[in-house]
Amino acid sequence: MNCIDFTLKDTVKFLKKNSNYIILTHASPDGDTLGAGYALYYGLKQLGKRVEVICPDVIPQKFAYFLCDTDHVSRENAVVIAVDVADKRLLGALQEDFGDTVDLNIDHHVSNARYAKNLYLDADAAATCEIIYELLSALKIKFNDTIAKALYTGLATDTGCFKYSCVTAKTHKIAAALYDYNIEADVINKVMFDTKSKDLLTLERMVLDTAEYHFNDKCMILTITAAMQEKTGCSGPDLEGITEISRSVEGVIAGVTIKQTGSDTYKASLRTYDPLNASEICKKLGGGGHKNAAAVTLCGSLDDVKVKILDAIKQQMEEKHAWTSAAE
Ligand SMILES: [Mn+2]
Repeated sequence: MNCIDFTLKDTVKFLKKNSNYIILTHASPDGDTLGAGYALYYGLKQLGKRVEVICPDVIPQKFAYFLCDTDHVSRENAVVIAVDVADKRLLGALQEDFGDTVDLNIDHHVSNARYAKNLYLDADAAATCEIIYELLSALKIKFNDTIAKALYTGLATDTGCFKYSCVTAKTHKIAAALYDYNIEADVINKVMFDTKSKDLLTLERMVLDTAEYHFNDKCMILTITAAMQEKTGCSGPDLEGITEISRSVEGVIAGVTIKQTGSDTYKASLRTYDPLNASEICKKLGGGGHKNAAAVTLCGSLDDVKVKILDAIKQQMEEKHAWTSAAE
């Protein structure tokens, strides 16, 4: 499909022009896709539109403070917007119904697959919520506590609480502007970053036992099997924090977390540091994401999957002269 690039101005015009909108988030919803979807919902409601937000999966309870019941919009005459959805496959259960009919995609992933009719992409934005903030400002929407909380949640969660390399002065300026409202950032950050269930702690212990190191200890692999998920009752978004563990391990520049998602399917989440590029590595295998954080779904046995991802990492380490040891 021929995907047309939208500017901020085009996007504002598009959002003013239509009356009925369906906003889609990605599967395994995170703070950014939900924050962006609901902030856009509240903004469009102020413009008098009919708007429905649809999430392919159950939304975790921890996001309840900015959610609400949305309109029911009939699919026939609705304009479909996907937020923070880089690839139609990430629509999960909604892909069949909406994968080829997204009218506007608002996103910040450099790997965006350009599947929508129109695309407003800002790959320099740390979060889709940054883009939504600018859109709502351009639309002269009146911000309130709920909109500010939704946007702050997206900014904080997509940046690891403002720690990642994607953070810019603009990210902080937007966060500062959101502090004009009663966002209770300390409460949001405690829930998003510093709270885990006892079951999750048990799962983390099991996962740490699977740690393997490769390429002179520059690459770390952690594995979350289906059995571990079953035993602890932890799944989906509960497991996001585990993909960050490798970041804290000295010397690791490629951290892989392999999560079993089916009998022979695995999702590999990759976190990289300079000079490696996670997005390029995952793209080679059919996935994508950001420079320092990307993911890919692979089929086969766990060993097959490990070999595939390790080969791709090794290749890039060699290209970028990141691995000089002859040990492996
Ligand atoms: Mn995002």
